Amino acid sequence: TLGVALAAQAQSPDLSDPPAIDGEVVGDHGSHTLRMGIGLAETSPQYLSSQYFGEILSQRTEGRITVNIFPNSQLGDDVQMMEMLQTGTLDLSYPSSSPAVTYVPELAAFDLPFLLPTREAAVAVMQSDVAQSMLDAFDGTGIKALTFSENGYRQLSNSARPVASPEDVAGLDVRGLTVRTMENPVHLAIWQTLGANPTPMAFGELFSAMEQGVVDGQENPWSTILTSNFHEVQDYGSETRHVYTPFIMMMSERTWDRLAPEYQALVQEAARQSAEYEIQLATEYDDWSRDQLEERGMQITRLDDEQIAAFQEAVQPVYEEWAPRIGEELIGDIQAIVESVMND
Ligand code: TK8
Repeated sequence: TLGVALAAQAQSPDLSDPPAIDGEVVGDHGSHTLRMGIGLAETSPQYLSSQYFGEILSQRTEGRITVNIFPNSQLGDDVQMMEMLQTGTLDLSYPSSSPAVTYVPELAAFDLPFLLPTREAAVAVMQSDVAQSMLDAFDGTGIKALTFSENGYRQLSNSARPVASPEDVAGLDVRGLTVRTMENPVHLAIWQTLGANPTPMAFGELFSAMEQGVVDGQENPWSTILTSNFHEVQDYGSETRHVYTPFIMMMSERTWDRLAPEYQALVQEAARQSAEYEIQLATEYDDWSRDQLEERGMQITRLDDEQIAAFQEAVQPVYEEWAPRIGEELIGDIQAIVESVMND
C-alpha cells in the first residue's frame, strides 16, 4: 500500500535529535568563517553531525564562528582535502582514517580485518589513550586531528554475483571481482589475498566507475551505500563486516593557530560532542540502511558465523604480513581493550 511504499522510500531512519547545546558563550575573540569539506552526502551521519558541530560553534560564540559544509567530495577527495588542510586552503575535513596512514602509519591498525568485533569495542578503542596518541601523532604534519568518529563496518557490494564466501570473490571458473578500495596498503592486501583485483580509487570517482563497469564492486558501510545511491549500480550486497574503519575530524593547523585558545578549546569540545552524536546516528542508520537497500532491490547475502569465519581465515596472511609492520605492541593494546569490553 501507499504507506508501505512511502516508508520504503524514507530518506533516513528515525534519527535522534542532536543533544541540546549547553555550556557558556565564549567571549569575543574575533570572527571566523570556516570551510569544511566532507566526502559524503547531505543525508549521511557525517554531514548531519558536521552540521551539529557548526551549530555548537555558532551558538556558543553568538555567531562569531560559522562553519560552511561542502558535501559530496565537491572540494576534493579525502587525500586532496588533507593536502588542502596542510596548505591552509581548507579549514576542516572529515576523512576516513585509512588514507591518513601516509601521515600516521599506526592508524593502519584500524585497517586490520576483523580486529574490532563489536561497535562497543570499536568505540572503546576510538576513545582510548591509544587512539588519542594516534591523533597527537599528527603534530607537525600541518593537520590538527580533533577526534575519531564512526565510518563503520564495511560491507561488500558488487554488480556481478552474490558473494557468500572468499571463493565467490575470487571466482572459480570466472574472473575475480574487481573491487575498488580506499587508498591504503592493508585494504589492498585484504582484497588481493581474497583473490579479487583491488583497484584503489578516490571515493568521489566511485559511483561513475561502477556505473561504467570499470570496477565490479566496492566496500563501505550500508549507510554510505544507501546515501550515495550505490544500489542504483550494485545489485548484490554481502554482510561481510570485514573491517571497522573510523573517520577523523581534522582542522588545518594554520586555521587552528589563528584561533584564540578559548576558541581552540571550544572547537575541541564541539568536535567530541559531534562525534558522539555521529556515532549514535551511524548506529541508527546501519541495519536500517541494509533493510532499505533490500527493499530497493539489492540482493543482500547475510553471512552466518561459519561463513564469516571462512573470510577471517582467508585474510589471516594479511595479519601475518602487516601486524609486525604496524606494531605488535600497539595491536596488543587494542586487543586488550577489545577483550575488556567483550568480557564486561
Ligand atoms: C568519504 C570516504 C568514504 C570511505 C571510502 O570521504 O573512501 O570508501 O569509506 O566514506 O571517507
